Amino acid sequence: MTPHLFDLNGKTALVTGAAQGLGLAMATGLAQAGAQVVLNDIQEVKLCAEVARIGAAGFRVHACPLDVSNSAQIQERVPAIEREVGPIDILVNNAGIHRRGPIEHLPETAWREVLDTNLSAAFLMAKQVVRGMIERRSGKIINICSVMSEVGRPTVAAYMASKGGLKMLTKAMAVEWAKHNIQVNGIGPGWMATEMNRPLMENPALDAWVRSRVPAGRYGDPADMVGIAIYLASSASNFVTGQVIYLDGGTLAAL
Ligand code: GCO
Repeated sequence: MTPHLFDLNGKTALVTGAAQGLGLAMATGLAQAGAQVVLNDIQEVKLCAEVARIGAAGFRVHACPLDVSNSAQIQERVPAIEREVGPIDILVNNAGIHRRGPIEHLPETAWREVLDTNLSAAFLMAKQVVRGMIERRSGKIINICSVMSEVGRPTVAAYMASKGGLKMLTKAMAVEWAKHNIQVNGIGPGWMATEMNRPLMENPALDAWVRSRVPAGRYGDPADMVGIAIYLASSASNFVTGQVIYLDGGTLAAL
């Protein structure tokens, strides 16, 4: 029987920032679609608890704790996990942080932390796994961008710059690696109901502004990420590369 277009059986995925929120939802969804999934996070205790929970449900999952902004840890631990579970076929660069504040008061450390985690980590992780993908002439890389790859609001400059850069890095990877049958795409979430956005959800004025700015009138749920993640991880998207697909309830379509 020909495999289903969205079937990930036989594939191994690595999802960064997978101990909670969007990363955990995507990792769980990829596992449910048949993939063996390696979950990464810097929060080791939380990561191992979630891996145990998903594993107990019968899915093939492994924990790979590491700081994705640390090249030495990547160069040591990613080859180690590949030796343990097999080559990474699908990489989801999801790890992301936020440091809000007016540009003129934003500490340099905060700026560098955001750029290191949200942008440089995607470069470092992709560079690590793409060698094997090139050898196998097959691979999927999914970078989690943001509506803030396109538009923004005051006090989120570091995040906007990191996500704008990630959009262009996605296109750069796509055009360089297409000849190796490696597809690189982005998902651009809008305002999602996650820990990152708790400060907005708990601020009545900001919460009302977000809900007025999103035509769907709601925050996205992490579960909303699963379908597009499976699509971009599967053979159904083999001729799609260099795209960023926005999952935003209509935000970017509206003034
Ligand atoms: C904010 C939000 C945004 C996020 C949003 C869209 O402070 O407005 O945290 O920066 O990027 O969830 O991705």
